[in-house]
Amino acid sequence: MRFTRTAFPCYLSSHMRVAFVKPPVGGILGLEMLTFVEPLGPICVAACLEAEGHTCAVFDLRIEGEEQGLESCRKFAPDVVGLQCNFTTERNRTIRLARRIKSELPDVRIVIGGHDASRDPQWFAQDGIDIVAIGDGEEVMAPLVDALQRGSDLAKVDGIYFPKGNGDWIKTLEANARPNLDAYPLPARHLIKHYADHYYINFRKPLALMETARGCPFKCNFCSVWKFHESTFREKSPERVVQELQQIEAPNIFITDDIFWMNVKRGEEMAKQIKAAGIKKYFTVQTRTDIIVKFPHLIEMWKDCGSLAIFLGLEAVTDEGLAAVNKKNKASNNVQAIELLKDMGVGFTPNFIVDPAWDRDDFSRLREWIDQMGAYNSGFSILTPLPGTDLWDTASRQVTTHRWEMYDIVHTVLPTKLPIEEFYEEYSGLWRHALNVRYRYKGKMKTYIQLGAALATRKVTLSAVKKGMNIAKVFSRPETFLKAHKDVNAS
Ligand code: B12
Ligand code: SF4
Repeated sequence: MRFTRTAFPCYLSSHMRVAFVKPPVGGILGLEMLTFVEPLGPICVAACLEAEGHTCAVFDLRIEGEEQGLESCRKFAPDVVGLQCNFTTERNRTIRLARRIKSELPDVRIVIGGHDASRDPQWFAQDGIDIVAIGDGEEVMAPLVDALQRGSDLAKVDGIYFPKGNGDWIKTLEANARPNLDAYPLPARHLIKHYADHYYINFRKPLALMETARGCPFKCNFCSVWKFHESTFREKSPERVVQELQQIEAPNIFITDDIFWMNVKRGEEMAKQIKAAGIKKYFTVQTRTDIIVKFPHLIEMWKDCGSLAIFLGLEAVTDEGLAAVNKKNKASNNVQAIELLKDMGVGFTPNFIVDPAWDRDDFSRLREWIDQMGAYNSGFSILTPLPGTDLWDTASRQVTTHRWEMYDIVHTVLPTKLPIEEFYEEYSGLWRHALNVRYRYKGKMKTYIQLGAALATRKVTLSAVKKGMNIAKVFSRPETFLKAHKDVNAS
């Protein structure tokens, strides 16, 4: 492969220049433009490199565009370029960008990290990629950059996958998963300050992304979070969380923890300390319904920290459906949690998993449930075997395509029980149904008035509202999803 050099040209300078480049927008439906978030992973890693004296920069090509962003990157003259691949859907565009950077800056070492890259490093053993970083980037990147700078043996750096001299790729020992997250420096937010106004969630902007804990003790079969973190759950202290919040100017915060309030005592303490610090934000969190049912006081406490909206992975409306994905939860908790949130006046977005093996009755059961519960904000994911999940291990031989852009959870990559046209008719019908239930519960007029008011107070932008309204309509049509299958068949 390309490891002909033992050291860097800039080897004699005392520190390295590391650029983190976020690939431009891609994907079939441009879903990332619905919620458009900061590159939190890269700025966490950059903070550790800066602490070691290296110079870092972040180039978000989703904002700058590819030409402008790469021009800025070239001017920065990096020794190492780090790319993040969290989503399977991002694979091809990340590889394409890596190759372009490599051809324009042949002396640069290209390191790829992130969730998807860590779960399936072998796939990334490709032209254009020099090293895959596996796991927590904070642990891997500083020793790696140090080894690159010294020209020392990469086989001694933990947590990487790279080609040895003979071109065979090898995996080194696993990197440490540090239990104490407080030990890491604060995310290097100064590196993305100039982009801060661009990030948003649904209609709210600007938005900051923040992490208070990592991992999950559950083992859902479609999810790779617990695999990535090897079933560990690690958390930052409430003091550290307040410190990070004080660093953030944005009024809206999306908390990346997969199960917020997993530790109830810490959930309470965080709320107390945030309130005591006089911080008020619009928090969006993700959690489980069993936690809400058992500890509803947490919702009240967090409402006091500003405003609160909750993403809920309900997944299924029956116990059998929940057991099929190993959710370890009960359908009755899903009902109770929604009732509680409605009573408490907290916004929530339930998400359901649609199994390609569903028949018409399964779809109509879910529609009825949404109707009865008034769960008009619901979203619908199609059960997808993502690389690095248990489901991948059991179902990867049945997948109908390896066109990774289709692994966006709104296209089926497994054979459907219903003819595919009927499947998507039902699937898009769910989105249409949720929209109709919204109008029934809130009234079309009220929905428009609320949006108008949000526009007037500049809480949202017109383009975000248009995008949101448009996506609801687009998802209501089966052709939206069928198109990608037709394109695959045609090619
Ligand atoms: C925030 C988030 C979102 C947001 C923002 C998405 C976006 N556009 O970026 C929203 C809610 C919109 C979202 C949507 C989706 N998401 Co999401 N999301 C997450 C979540 C919860 C947190 C990511 C995060 O920022 N974590 C915090 C930072 C600190 O961690 P990190 O980025 O992983 O970075 C660390 C390491 O990975 C590494 N690292 C990262 N980058 C780099 C770079 C280098 C060079 C190095 C060395 C290291 C490194 O070091 C970092 C520090 O330790 C993860 C779950 C998770 N816990 O990771 C799922 C996750 C990434 N999402 C997932 C999925 C499937 C989706 C959807 C496709 C599903 C859906 N229909 O809703 C959509 C599509 C989004 C899209 N294409 O844009 C899957 C991805 C699995 C996969 N193989 O594709 C995950 C892992 C969740 C899961 N249950 O499996 N998501
Ligand atoms: S889906 Fe949620 S509860 Fe299940 S393993 Fe993933 S993060 Fe944990």
